[in-house]
Amino acid sequence: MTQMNCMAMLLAGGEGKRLAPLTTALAKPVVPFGEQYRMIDFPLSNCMNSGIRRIGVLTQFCADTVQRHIGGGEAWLNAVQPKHLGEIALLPASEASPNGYYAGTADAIYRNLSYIEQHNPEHVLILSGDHIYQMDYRPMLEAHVKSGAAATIAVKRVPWHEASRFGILNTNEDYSVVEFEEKPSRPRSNLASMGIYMFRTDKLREVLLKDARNPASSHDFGKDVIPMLLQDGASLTAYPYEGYWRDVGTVDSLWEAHMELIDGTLSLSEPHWPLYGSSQKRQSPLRPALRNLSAQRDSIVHDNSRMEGIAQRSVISDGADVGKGSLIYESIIMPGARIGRNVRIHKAIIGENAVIEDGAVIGAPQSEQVAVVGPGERVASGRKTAVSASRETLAALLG
Ligand code: ADQ
Ligand code: ADP
Repeated sequence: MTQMNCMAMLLAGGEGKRLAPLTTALAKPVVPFGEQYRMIDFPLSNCMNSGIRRIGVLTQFCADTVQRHIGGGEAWLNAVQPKHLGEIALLPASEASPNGYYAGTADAIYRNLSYIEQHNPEHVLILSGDHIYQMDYRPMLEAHVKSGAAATIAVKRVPWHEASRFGILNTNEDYSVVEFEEKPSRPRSNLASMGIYMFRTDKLREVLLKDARNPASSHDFGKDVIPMLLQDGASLTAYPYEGYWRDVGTVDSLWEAHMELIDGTLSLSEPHWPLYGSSQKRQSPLRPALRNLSAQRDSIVHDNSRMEGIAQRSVISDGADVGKGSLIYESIIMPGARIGRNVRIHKAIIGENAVIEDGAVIGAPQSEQVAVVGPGERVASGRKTAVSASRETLAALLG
């Protein structure tokens, strides 16, 4: 099987401005997802389940937060048989790049070509750290090998109104790519690049060396490398993916993916495709778990949470604590957040370890916007916030 000839490089260094204030002090790939996972658990688990056991994780912003979550990678490498096989290596920009940062996603891989060459794989799979999906990479590798393409791009149809958030392409009937445009303001198709690329290693090396010599390049795969390959006449193939996939790089998409978890469009407990997270357990709430099951309508409530309020269409995560008389509606309470008594929360994301004091009101029932409280932030008793707030605007709102 060809899979052993493939290693993965996981891009986990993005700043994640569009997820602020959740990413003010946290790398985007380690933002919590579901009741007990973090975004990066998805591509890491996909690799393990696909038999890809060698992964370089490229970090930049808040690299220490990724490091803390991944450690030596034991949680993933030991979750599948045979145990301890392979390697999950952290490749921080501070060590791999002379000036301490990666100019863009292509530069990040370019600076680590020697790491790839040490392992000498025939193919390199390039992944993002902020996608929620459960994908078997093996059929993609097979299609890539069969087509003989220099690179294969995983693609998916997206709603037209979201198309300008993505790299958009057009293909022939045989899936060969004929057109690619990164985040076009007027998209000519709704076939989106998933930002997942399978490269022949020799081609990857060649194109990255060429890109590195180009002073006009921003050294990004979507903006520079893919268009350059097309222009040079390299064979590029699209691999259509039919399963659930979402880029959760914005507050709205993160909230929507959680609603899809509640609707059952997305399931995190597929027996054939286990999801592995860090084995570190959060501290249990001080008082024993107490949950009023009849008060949890269409909600996902972690076993290790204390839930005395009412939750509807919400996710209550590991170590969260919700006091009596509180109502949580269409919201995500991230790990360790403490919600007091008689709090109202509508259409909101409450960051890790945030503290919402008794009687506070967050979000509004008819709001178009998702309200966000950053990790560790405190919303005082009786205060109201109804907007998608950055740390600054939230501070201003709260006086
Ligand atoms: P974007 O979503 O804008 O578009 P980008 O910001 O380039 O993706 O980030 C991709 C991944 O690389 C993310 O996981 C991010 O955290 C990481 N990353 C960004 N800068 C980095 C750096 N300097 N060092 C290390 N990692 C870094 C891309 C493609 C589009 C495609 C979408 C699909 O460019 O064509 O449609 O992904 O989501
Ligand atoms: P990341 O990809 O790590 O999330 P950013 O959120 O900072 O990084 O932005 C990635 C790219 O998307 C940048 O080029 C930025 O200018 C652009 N961008 C930022 N905010 C938006 C937005 N609301 N809609 C579309 N593009 C955006």
